Amino acid sequence: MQVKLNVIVAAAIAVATGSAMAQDVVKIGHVAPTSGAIAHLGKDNENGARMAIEELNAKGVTIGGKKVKLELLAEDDAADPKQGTAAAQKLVDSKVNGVVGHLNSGTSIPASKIYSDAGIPQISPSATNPKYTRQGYKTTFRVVADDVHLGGTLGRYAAKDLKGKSIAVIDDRTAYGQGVADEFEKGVKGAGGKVIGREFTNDKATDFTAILTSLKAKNPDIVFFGGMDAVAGPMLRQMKQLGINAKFMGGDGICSGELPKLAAGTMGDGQVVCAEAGGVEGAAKKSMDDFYAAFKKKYNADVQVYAPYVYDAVNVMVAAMVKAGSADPAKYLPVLAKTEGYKGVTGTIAFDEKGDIKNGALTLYTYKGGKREQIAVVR
Ligand code: ABU
Repeated sequence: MQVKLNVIVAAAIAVATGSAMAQDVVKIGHVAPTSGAIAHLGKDNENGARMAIEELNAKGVTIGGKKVKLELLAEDDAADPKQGTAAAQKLVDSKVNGVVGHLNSGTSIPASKIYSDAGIPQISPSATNPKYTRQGYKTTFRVVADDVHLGGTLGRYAAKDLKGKSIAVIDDRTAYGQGVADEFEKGVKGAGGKVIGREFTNDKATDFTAILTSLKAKNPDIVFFGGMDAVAGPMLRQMKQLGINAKFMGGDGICSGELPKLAAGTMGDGQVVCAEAGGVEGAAKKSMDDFYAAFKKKYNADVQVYAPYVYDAVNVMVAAMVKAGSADPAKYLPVLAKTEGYKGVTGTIAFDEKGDIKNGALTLYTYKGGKREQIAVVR
C-alpha cells in the first residue's frame, strides 16, 4: 500500500515539476533558409537570433515576476513558400510564444496568415515586400524599410546621383525581386531617367547569356537586378565575360558580404551599388559596429546583412513580454505594437499602425577591394 502511495506522490511531483518547467520556458521561433543557394544569409539571420537568446539567458530574463529561460526553435524554409508555411505550422503546433522571420518576402507573406490565425506575433528582420504588413494582420511587424522606400531611393539615386542615361532592369520573379525592381523603375522614371529594357530570370537560374546579350544590344550604363546575391554573383561574372561595362545595382538581397566571392573577383571597385534596408549614423553607429565585432568574435564570420536586425527583433519581442509581464501572445502583442523609442543596435525601433518600422533608414553601399564600403545612410 505504502509503495503504491509513494509511486502516486512521485508521479504527482513529476507532473507538477514538469508543468512548472514548461511555464518557465519561453519559445522563440526563427525561420530562414539554412539550406539552398542563400543558406549563408539564412545562417547569418539564425546566428543573430541565437546570439540574442544566449545573451538574454546569460543576463537573466524575468517575466511577470518569474525567471524564464528562452529557447530558440530554428526552422529551415529553404526560401520556398511551401516549406515556409510548413515551418510556420510546425512552430504554431509547438506553441511558440513569438516568431522572428522569415528571411524572404516570398515565405514571410504566406506564413504571416498562419501566425495571424494563431494570434502569434511575427517580426521579420528582412522581408521587404510592402504586402507583408499590408494584409490587415495585427500580428505582423518588420524592423526594416520596405521595397517602396528601397527600390524608389535606388531608382532616384541611379538617375540623379549616378546620372544613368540608359538603365536596364532584371528581376528574379520572386515577391521580393519583382517588387523591388518595379519600385526601382518607378524611382528612375520619377527622377526623369529612362529604362531601356526589362528582363527576368528566376531565383535558381545560373545562365543569363540570353537576357544579358539582349540588354547588351541596348548599351546600358546601369543594370539593376531585383533578386538575391546567389544569382547576382554569377550574373556579374557573365556581364564581364560578355563585355558589359555597366554599373550594377540591387537592393538588400545582393548587398551581402558574400557577393564579391559569388562574383569570383569580377566586380570592379565601385561598380556595384546596393542598399541595406536599415542603418545607423553618427553616435548610434557605435552600437552597430560593436555588434559586428561581437558577432565576428563569436562566430568567426562577418555579418552578411541582417543578423543585427534579427538580434534586435528578438530583443524587442522579449522587451515587450517583460513590459507586459507575460509571454502569452495575447497579452504582450498590444505592448509590442506600441513599442516606441526602443534603442537597438540597428537604431531606434518604433512601429507604425501597420507594424512597419517608423522612420526607417537605408544604407547605400559599394564594394572596393572585395569589401563592402558604406556610401551614405539615407531616410
Ligand atoms: N529583402 C531582401 C531579402 C528578403 C526578401 O524580402 O525576400
